[in-house]
Amino acid sequence: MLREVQEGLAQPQKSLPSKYFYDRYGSQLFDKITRLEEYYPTRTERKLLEDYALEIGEYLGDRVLLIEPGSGSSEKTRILLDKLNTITGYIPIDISGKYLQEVAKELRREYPDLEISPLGADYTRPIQLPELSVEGRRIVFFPGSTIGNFKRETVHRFMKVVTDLTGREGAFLIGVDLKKDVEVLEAAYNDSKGITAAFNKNILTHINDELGTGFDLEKFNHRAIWNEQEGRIEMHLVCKESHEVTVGDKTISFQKGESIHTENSHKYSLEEFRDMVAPWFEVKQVWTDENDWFSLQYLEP
Ligand code: AVJ
Repeated sequence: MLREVQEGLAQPQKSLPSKYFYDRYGSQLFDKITRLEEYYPTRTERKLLEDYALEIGEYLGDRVLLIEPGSGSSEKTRILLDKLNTITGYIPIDISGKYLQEVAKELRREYPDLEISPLGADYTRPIQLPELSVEGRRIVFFPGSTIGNFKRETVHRFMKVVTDLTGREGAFLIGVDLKKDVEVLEAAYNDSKGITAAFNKNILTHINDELGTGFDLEKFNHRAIWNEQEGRIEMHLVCKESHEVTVGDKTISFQKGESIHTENSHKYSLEEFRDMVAPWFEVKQVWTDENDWFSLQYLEP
C-alpha cells in the first residue's frame, strides 16, 4: 500500500487506487450508496436479475458452476440461487478472506444442497480453481459494473483471467452500466445526503489508519464529474488550501485547487462494450431496463 500510495501521489495528476475505498467503514458507506435514490445501478441490476432470472437460466444451461470474482456479500447471487435450481456449485472469490468465510458459512445454511467452495484471492491475477465434487458448466458472474472501474489495460488482463476460468465451453454473465444523460450520471455520484462525498474522503482515513499518515479530510472537497472524452465519471478530492503531507519517507505538497483522482467509472454504449470484449468474447444476449440505463450481458468465448 505504501508503495502504491507514494507512486500515485508522485504523478503530476495525483491519484490513489480505488480499491482502497473499501475498508470496513468504506464498505458500509458503499452499501448505503447502493440504497440512495440517485444511485440507480444497484436497484436497476437487481430488478433485471429478478425479472429475467429464468431466461438467463436457459442460457446458462442445466448444470451450472457459478464463479464470482469479487463476490463480497454475494447479495445479487442470491437472486439467481433463489430462482434457479440448476446451480450445483458456487465459487465466490474475494480478496477479503475473512469476510468471504463468514458469507460462505451463512450461504451453506441458506442453501444446504449447494456445494460452496470459497476462494480467497486477488482476481486481477490468474486464478487456480478449487476442485469441486459436483460437475457443471463454468459460468463467471461479474455483476455491479465493476468492469467500469478498470482502465483498458486492466480490462484486457481481466478478460484473459475470465477466459481461463470459463474454458471453451463456459460463459460470462456481466453487469455493465450504460451511457446516459450527464445529469443522471452526475447526480448518482453527487448524492444530496453527501454519502458519496464521505465514501470518497474515507480513502484518506483508510490510508491514515494503515500507514499512519496525517491526511486531514477537512482540507479536501469531494468532486465527481463526467469526462466526455474518456466516457467516464471521475471522482476527485480537491485540495482546499495548500499544505504538505508526509507519506513514509516522502513529503507530498498539495496546492490549493489541485486534486487527487480517486476513481474512474466508465460507462459504455452496447456497441462500445461489444467491440472492447470482441477479442475474447461474443455477446450472445443483452437484457436492459426500460430506460436503457443498465445492462446484463451473456457472453460466450
Ligand atoms: C462498485 C465500482 C461499480 O463505480 O459506480 C459508487 C463504486 N463509486 N459511487 C461505481 C462507486 C462511487 C461503483 N462500483
